[in-house]
Amino acid sequence: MHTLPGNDHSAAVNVLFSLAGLCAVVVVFADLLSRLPQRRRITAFGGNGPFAFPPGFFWGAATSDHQIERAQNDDWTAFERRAHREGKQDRRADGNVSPGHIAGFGSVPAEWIDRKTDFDAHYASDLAACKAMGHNAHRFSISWARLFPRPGMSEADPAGVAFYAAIFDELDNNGLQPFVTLFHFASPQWLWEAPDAAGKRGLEREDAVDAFAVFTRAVVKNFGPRIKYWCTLNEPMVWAYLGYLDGVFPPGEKRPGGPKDVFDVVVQLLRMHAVAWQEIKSVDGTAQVGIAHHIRHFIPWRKWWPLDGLTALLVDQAFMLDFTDAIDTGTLSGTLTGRSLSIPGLAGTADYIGLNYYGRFYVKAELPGKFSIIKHDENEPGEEKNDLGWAIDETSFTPELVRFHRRYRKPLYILENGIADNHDDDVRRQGFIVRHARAMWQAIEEGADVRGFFFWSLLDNFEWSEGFDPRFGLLKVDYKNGGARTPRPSVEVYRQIASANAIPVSLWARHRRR
Ligand code: IFM
Repeated sequence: MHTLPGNDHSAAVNVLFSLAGLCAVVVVFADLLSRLPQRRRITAFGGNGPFAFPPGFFWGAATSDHQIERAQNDDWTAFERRAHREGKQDRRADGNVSPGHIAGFGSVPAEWIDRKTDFDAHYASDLAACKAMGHNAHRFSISWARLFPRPGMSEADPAGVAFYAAIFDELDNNGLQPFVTLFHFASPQWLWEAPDAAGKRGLEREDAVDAFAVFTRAVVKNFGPRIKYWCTLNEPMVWAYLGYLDGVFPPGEKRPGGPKDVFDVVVQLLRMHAVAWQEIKSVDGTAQVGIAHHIRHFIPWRKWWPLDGLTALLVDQAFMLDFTDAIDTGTLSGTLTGRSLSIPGLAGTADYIGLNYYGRFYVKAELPGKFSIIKHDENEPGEEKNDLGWAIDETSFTPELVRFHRRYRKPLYILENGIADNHDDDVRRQGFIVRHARAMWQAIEEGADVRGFFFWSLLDNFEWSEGFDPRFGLLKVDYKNGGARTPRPSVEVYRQIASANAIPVSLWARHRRR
C-alpha cells in the first residue's frame, strides 16, 4: 500500500485546514455582509385598488399634551421660558439646533409660547373636526404635571382631572376610541429641581418610578373605565438620546461616555413602563397596554463601504430593538454599552407594539468609532424630504412593519406617521398619506397584524426644540389670529380613506408614484 510520508501528509492536512478556515471566514463574512442593511430604492407600489383594510380598523390623529395645551409646571416649560428669556433660538449652519435653544421661537407672538395651540379653548371643536374627518379613534396624552403639579401629592389635582374629564366627554360625543399616552416627553418640574440622596435628578431619581406609579394610579382611578388602549411611554429612546447624548431636549446633557452613560436612564424608563403596566393590569386585565416606539429605516450612507452598513445595523439595534427586546425578555442588553440588566416585572409587558414612523436616515461611520446621521440624500432618485430635511420613504414602511410583526408576533398600531409640510396646498402631505396607507396595506397583505393608524398630527403644534415652524397638522393653526384652525386639503384625502376604511381607486390613481 502506498502511503504518504509523514511530513508530506501533515503538510497536506495543514493546507486543507487552512483552506477550510479561509472558506469559513469568507462564508461568515459573506453572511454578515448579506445581513447588513442595504439602500432600498424608492419604488412604486402597484395595483389599482381599492385597497381595503380589516373591519374594525382604527383611523385617527395623534397629539401630545405639552405640544398643544397651555403651559404646565413641567421641565419643558422651564426650558422654554429660559430659552425665550435668554434669546436662545438659533439654528446652526449644519441645520441642527444648538443645545439650550429652541429654533425660531420668535416666529409666534410671545404669549403663544405658553399657550401652544390653546387646545384648552378649542378642544371641543378640534375633536368634532376629528369626527367630521371620519376618524373613529384619537391618540392624546395626559399631562403628568397637570395632574401632579406639586411634590408630595397623593391624589391628582381636581382642576386637571376636570380638564381631562371634559376631553373624554368630547371623545365620547364624537365616537372616538381613546388611545391614551402617559409620558410624552414632559415630566413635573419638581422632579428636576431637587436631586435625590444619590445626586440624581428628574426621571433618574430613585423615587421617579414610584411617582410615575402614583400618576398612573390616578389616571386609572379617574379614567380607567373609559380607556381600553394605553401607551405608557412615547418614544423612550428618542427622549433618552436627545436629552442625554445630543443635548437638545431637557436636561440638555451630552454625556461623555456615550450610550453606556445613558444605560441607567433607559433602565428607569423600562421600570416606569413596568410599574404602569402593573397599575393598569391590576385593575383591568383586559386593557391593551404598549409603548410608542420611534422607528426609522437606517441605511448605509455609502453603499460600497461595509462599515457604514455595520454601523447602521448597530444603530438599528441600539435605537430601535434594545428597548422592545427588553420588554419581551425582561433583560436590557445595551448595544455598545457592555451592560446588561434583568428588570423585575418587565418580561412580557406588551399587549401590542406601537410604532411611530417618519422615513429613513443614513448612517455614516466616522473614525475612530463614531458615526453621523444624515437626514436625506439629494442625489437619491425619488427621495422627497419634509420641511425638517427628513427623507421620506414609504417603500421601507412595509418591511419595517413586517419585521416587527415577525419578531414579536403582536398586534401593531401605527401611533404616529406624518410630515412637516408648511404649504397651504400641502401636496406633499396628501401624497404622503395615500402612499403610506398603501404601504401599510401591503404589510397587512404580507401578514403583519396592523390594527390602527394615527396621523401625526391633528393640528400644527410645538415641535420641541424645533419650535413652532415645522407644521405637522391636518389643521393649520394661525398663531397670529387667535389660533384659528383651517383644514388643509389633506383633510379631505384622509377623510376619504378613514370613512371608506380603504384607499379608494380615484385617490390611488391621483397619488401613486409613476
Ligand atoms: O412631534 C413629535 C412627537 O412629539 C413625537 N414623535 C415625532 C413627532 C414629530 O417629530
